[in-house]
Order: sequence, then structure tokens, then C-alpha cells
Amino acid sequence: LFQKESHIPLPPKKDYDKVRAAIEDALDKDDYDDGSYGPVLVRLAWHASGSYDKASNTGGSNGATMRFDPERKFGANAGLEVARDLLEPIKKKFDWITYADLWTLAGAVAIEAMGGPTIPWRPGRSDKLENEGCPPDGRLPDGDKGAPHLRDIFYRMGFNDQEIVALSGAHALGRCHADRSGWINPWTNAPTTFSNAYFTELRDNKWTKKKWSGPPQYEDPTGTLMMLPTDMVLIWDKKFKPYVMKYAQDEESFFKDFAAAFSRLLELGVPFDEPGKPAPA
Ligand code: DDH
Repeated sequence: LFQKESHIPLPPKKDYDKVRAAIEDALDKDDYDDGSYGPVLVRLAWHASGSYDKASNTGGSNGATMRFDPERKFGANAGLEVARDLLEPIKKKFDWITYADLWTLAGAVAIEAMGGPTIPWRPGRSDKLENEGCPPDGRLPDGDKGAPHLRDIFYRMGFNDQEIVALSGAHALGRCHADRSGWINPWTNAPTTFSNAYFTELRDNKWTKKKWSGPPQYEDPTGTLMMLPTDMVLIWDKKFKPYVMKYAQDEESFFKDFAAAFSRLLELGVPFDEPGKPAPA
């Protein structure tokens, strides 16, 4: 039997390794921030995912609704157009990947490229249309607030105290930008390296309230590093603090717990074809 030549185009070969390589190629740029787009890509993956509400099973990375108003204009998402714009040529080149998969994959690839743990990631997210709705504003944490707020926000996604602390360790990366959040400076001295430095800084440095007219933040004696009020809460709260001490002392356990929690964050609310199938390691 001979098959006649088909004129139906073949489905695209979904080569995620090629997408990974393209993301890695786009990370480093000397004249941007500390020389890498990695941190802002991690923040995009987190903000796309952290809108999840377990009770109503709404929000989360599925849908990539941050492409649309009003979500792209939420105060918490200021500056993330930098990350979305960076990924746009990659989306054009690999047009078979969804934005929702691309944004989350970029966060995972960035963490790995900056020296972090392997983040289990699997595809399966779809993109919503503009009229299908964004999650409401106010689902992401506000850096001005205390422990009850942190718990409200992260328990709503389905995380516990240990996972709150582990996820917060992402602040080893990147910095605050006056024109995005109003806060300034990085949390660590190596903001393009994924490490447990956020926890060692919290534990070992001396943090005092910065005297300035900007939003409340803490600074170290050199005035070059910062902590948000929500970061300080992790050593002030007696249930959070033991995890800070553990991760400061044991980077391996931080890497392991971070990889598990971040991978789960990226999957919140995503209806995978095969429910319950564990993500690839
Ligand atoms: Fe964050 N974060 N984040 N964050 N975040 C900011 C930057 C970055 C809070 C507030 C801010 C997580 C948790 C919290 C990253 C990852 C993660 C900025 C500065 C603020 C403000 C934005 C700017 O001015 O550019 C608060 C509050 C919380 C909390 O209460 C827990 C989590 C869980 C993650 C994660 O990835 C798992 C990263 C990376 C950045 C650096 C971005 C950059 O451009 O650099």
C-alpha cells in the first residue's frame, strides 16, 4: 500500500530543548541591570502563577492572562513587560508553544542557568482569549505588610509556612527598581546567582529601617542591600524563622525544597492531560 502525499501540514515538532536554548541565549545582556534578564523572568513566572486561588480554582499560570488589561496594568506587575517583550521573539520563532508554557519554562530555565536546582517542568498550559477574563487584582503579596498577610496570600494558593520561606529565597536574585515598585536595591551581593544568600543575609547581616521618603524598607550597614518588611517578617515570626535558619545553614535542603515548591507554583490550576502524573524530574 502506498500513501498518497498528504497536503495536510504536519503538526509542529514540539522541541522544548530548542526553546530552552533560545531562552538561555537571551538571558545575558551587559547593559541590563546586573547583566542578566534571569531575575525578571523568574518574577514573570511567579506573578503569572501566584494569582491562583485554590478555593475557586481560578488564576494561575494557565491562560497567560497577564497579556491583557487589566492584569498587565496591576501595580504588582509593573516592569514585567520587560520580561514579556524579551520572550516575544522566542514565541514568534516557536509559534507552537503557548505563552503560558513559555513564561513558566523561562522562569525554570533562568533559575537553572543562574546556578539553581533543576526545576521539574512539563508543558500543558493553554492561552486564554482576551474576553475570557483575568484574575482580580490584589492576589499577589504586598511588601509593606506583616505575617498575617503573607499567610493569607500563600495559604490561598495552597502553600504552608515552610514553602512560603523556601519560595521567598528567590530574592537571592534580582533587585527592586524605583520606577517599578518604589523600593530600591538588591537583597544580596550576587543577584544573578541562585543561592541561599538571601537566608544568610537575613540571619547574619544587621538590618535597620532605612531613613528616606520612599516606601518602608530595611538596609544593611553599607546601605547597598535591602529587605522588604515582608522579608523581615521571616525572621521576626517564630514559625517562619526556623526555616530561615535551616536554609541559611543548609543550601542543599533549600535547593531541594525550592525546586519542589517552585515547580508546584508553576502548575497551580493547570489542567494537565494526565492528572496526577508526576512532573518529570
Ligand atoms: Fe519578589 N519582589 N516578592 N518574589 N521577586 C520583587 C522582585 C523579585 C515580593 C515583592 C517583590 C517572591 C515573593 C515576594 C522575585 C521572585 C519572587 C520586588 C521588586 C518586589 C517589591 C520589583 C521591582 O521593583 O522590580 C513580596 C512582597 C513577596 C512575598 O511577600 C513573599 C517569590 C515567592 C518569588 C519567586 O520567584 C518564587 C524576583 C526574582 C525578583 C527580582 C526581579 C528583578 O527584576 O530583578
